[in-house]
Amino acid sequence: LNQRGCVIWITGLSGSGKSTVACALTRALHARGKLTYVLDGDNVRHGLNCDLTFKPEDRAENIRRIGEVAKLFADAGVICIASAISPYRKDRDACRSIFPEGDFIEVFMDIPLSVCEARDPKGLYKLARAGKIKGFTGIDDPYEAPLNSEIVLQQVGQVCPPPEAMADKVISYLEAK
Ligand code: GGZ
Repeated sequence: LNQRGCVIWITGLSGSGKSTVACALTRALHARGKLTYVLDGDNVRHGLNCDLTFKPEDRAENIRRIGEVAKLFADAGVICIASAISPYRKDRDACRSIFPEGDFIEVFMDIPLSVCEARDPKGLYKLARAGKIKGFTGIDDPYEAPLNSEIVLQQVGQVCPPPEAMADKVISYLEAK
C-alpha cells in the first residue's frame, strides 16, 4: 500500500456541508488511487454509538470513539475522513492528541449559522427553534469554532463554493505535505 494513513477531521454545524464535502473528498482521493474510509457521526450513531445521546458527556464519548476508530484506520494506512459536529474544542483536541504530529488534519466548515439554518435539510433547526429538540448545536448548545484548524472552508462573499472545490482545497493541503 503506497500511502500513509491519517485522519481528516471535518467539524462544523449541522447543515454546514460536512458529509457532502467528505463524500467529494473521498471521490477525489479515490481518483488519485488513495484508499479512504468515511466515518460520519450521524451514521456511526446508528451502530457503534447507538447508546449515546447529545448530552455533552455523550458527545465527548462519540468523538472519542470516532477518534479511536479513525486511528485504527490510519494505522492500517487508510486516509480516514471523520465528519462530526464535534462542537467542543476539548474533545477535538483530545482526539488530536492520540495522533502523531501532522496526522490529525482539522477542517473547519466555517459556514454561518444563518446559512445552515436556512438550508435545514432535515428540518431539525425548525424543531430546535420550536423547543421540540433540546440542546441543539448552534441554538441552545454551543459550537466552539476551531482556533487553529489546518484548513478552513468558507463562503466566498455570500456564495458557498461547490463541494468539489472545497475538497480540492483539502487535496492541495495534502499534496503540499
Ligand atoms: C446537534 C443533532 C442533535 C442535537 C440530532 N445537536 O445534520 P444532521 O442532524 O444530519 O447531523 C446532526 C447529527 C449530529 O451528530 P454528530 O455525531 O455529528 O454530533 S456530535 O459531534 O455533536 O456528537 C443532526 C443530528 O445528529 N442531531 N440531535 N441536539 N445535532
